[in-house]
Amino acid sequence: MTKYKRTLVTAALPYANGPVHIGHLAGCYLPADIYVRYLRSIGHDVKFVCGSDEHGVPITIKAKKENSTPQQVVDKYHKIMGDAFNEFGISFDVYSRTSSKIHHQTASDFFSTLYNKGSFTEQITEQYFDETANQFLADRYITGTCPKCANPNAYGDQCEKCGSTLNATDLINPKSTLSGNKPILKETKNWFLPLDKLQPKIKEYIEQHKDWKANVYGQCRSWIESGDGLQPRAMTRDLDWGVAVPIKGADGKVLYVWFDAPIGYISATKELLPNNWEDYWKKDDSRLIHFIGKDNIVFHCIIFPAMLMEHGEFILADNVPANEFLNLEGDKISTSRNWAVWLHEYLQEFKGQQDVLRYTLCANAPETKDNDFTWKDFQTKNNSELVAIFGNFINRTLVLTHKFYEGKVPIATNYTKEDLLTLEELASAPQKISKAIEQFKFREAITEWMNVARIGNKYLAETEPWKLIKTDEERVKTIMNIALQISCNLAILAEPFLPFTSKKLFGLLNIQPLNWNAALQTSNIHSGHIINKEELLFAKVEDDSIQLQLNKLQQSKLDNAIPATIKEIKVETTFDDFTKMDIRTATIVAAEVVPKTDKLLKLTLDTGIDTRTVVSGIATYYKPQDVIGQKVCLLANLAPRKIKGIESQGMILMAENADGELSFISPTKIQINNGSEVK
Ligand code: B3M
Ligand code: ZN
Repeated sequence: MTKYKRTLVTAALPYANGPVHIGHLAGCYLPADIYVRYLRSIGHDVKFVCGSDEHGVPITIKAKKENSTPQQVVDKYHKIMGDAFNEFGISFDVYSRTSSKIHHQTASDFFSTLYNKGSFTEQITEQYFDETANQFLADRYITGTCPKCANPNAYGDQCEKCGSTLNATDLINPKSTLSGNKPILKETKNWFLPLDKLQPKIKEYIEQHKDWKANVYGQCRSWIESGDGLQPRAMTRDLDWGVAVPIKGADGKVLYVWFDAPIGYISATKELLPNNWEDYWKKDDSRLIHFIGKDNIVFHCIIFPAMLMEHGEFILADNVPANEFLNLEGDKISTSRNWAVWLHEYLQEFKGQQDVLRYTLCANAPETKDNDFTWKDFQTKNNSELVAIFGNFINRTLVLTHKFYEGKVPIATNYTKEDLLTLEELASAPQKISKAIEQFKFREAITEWMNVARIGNKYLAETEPWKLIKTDEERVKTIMNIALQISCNLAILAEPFLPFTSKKLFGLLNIQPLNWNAALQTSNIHSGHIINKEELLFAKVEDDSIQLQLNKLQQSKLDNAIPATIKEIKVETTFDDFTKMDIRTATIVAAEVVPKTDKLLKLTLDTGIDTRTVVSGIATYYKPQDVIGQKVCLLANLAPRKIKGIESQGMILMAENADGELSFISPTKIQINNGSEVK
């Protein structure tokens, strides 16, 4: 850290095509926020930039789905995401967007610079084209089987399963996501970044960063080392939504979304600091850190650095602390299956409880491997840790201070060995937490923070001031003073993780928020100072509210379940019961739609014994004229029922498929006369 004067922290620009869920938070935004809050607290010059990624096929696909325009889609989700981040305490210095003028200008200029330097190769290649939709199929407009890992749902530019970047023409069995058709190949001109030629420089860059997280460094290495190494990559697309390609002869083409999106970090910094944004991007004593999810590694570690190298004026990322994925209740989070915990819904349903989710997501962050979020664990983390350890310690301390001293901080006099040991442990906590945060080990960091509350609880349990007050008032003063110092340092050290709680606790202690270095001291609260009345920092999460969330997920499962094609066999019946049913063959001799209905047919049947009327709900599948002459099986002794005023005398047996379509069951040999028994 000392080498650097300032740090720019970026968090991946989320696509403005849907709201934020816990997977996004755990993967990128929460760790980034903790890191930035920590740097602010130690007094480091840091800026935190983000914004909505508003271009690319994800947006146009969503517009089609919602029957609106791409602009309407991005306007809607930009607001929803920005508001939710803000309410959750993600403390961006700027939350920008890539449809802004400043971004279009910045991205366009960046492309022109590379173009003028001759960085691109211009190539006419055959690209997939959907004849029905009359459109080229780039990126997510096309899916197929990944040639590297055989994932059948790889996109035209990337396989999310194995993380490889792909060209659409690499896909096996390509299919248009617009029409479902097999696309044809058609020639078009695009501008390519020759990553193959840049490979040695990129390799050198990666090799300088063996300090990166193992999952990040490992992925980068494997691309570079793999078979044919890096391949040239088109930086333009035949699409109509995005930043226009700023050169002649490129009408109807836009920049590839992964070319323009990372430039969004630069535009956002410009928006924040119109006069000195360059300090953060162009000075060697500035440090650039990208927080992302693992599916974005290749773009941030290879393609964007390659663009920056070609440009020449910018610094490259010093670190890219990517997280793995967070699953939900054992299943992959999925927007389309609504298998997610949506941030805006959480904020509605757990009002004022941002820090419970922040705590759970951080304590369980998928830092080195995919991890699972469960509501049960959320409840346990709240009830057994936030309430039972931290909350309990603070509450006991505040309650006793009021009980013994009417809220006035007592003076500490003679420290025992035990006191000194506790104070020593307390003073060593900030360094432990700092070290973990600086290494992007946020789980470890938050555990160390909770350990401070554990130290406090242990200290109170061992000294038992509530008993001692009867025999040694002097000693209790020192004990309570120490407990208050622990509380204060907990408030300081909580800030990066649990900013709402930290603020509240400073409020209860009735002091202004202190910064990180103050926690190296163990005498931040002075004797004689009056603290406020206690208030609970965390309430128990009851079973009901967890059940409600589980029910919601269950509903998503039901809504998205593939209908079972075969139903289970019903409970056993007896032969006697079966023989009670008189099933006969019959022929439909007349049919008409029951007036004012669209599902019912009134049928006249020749049963061989009589002619009777049956009302049957088959009109969706059969027209009256089509059923005349149809041989059927009839449950003939069913008690007559009035249906729409018509007496129905029996029921025709039908077979039903998984889609609810009905088919007659009928004897196949013509010598079976009407009135024959079916047994
Ligand atoms: N929008 C991908 C994503 O949301 C992409 C990140 C851009 S970062 C420059 O996963
Ligand atoms: Zn793959």
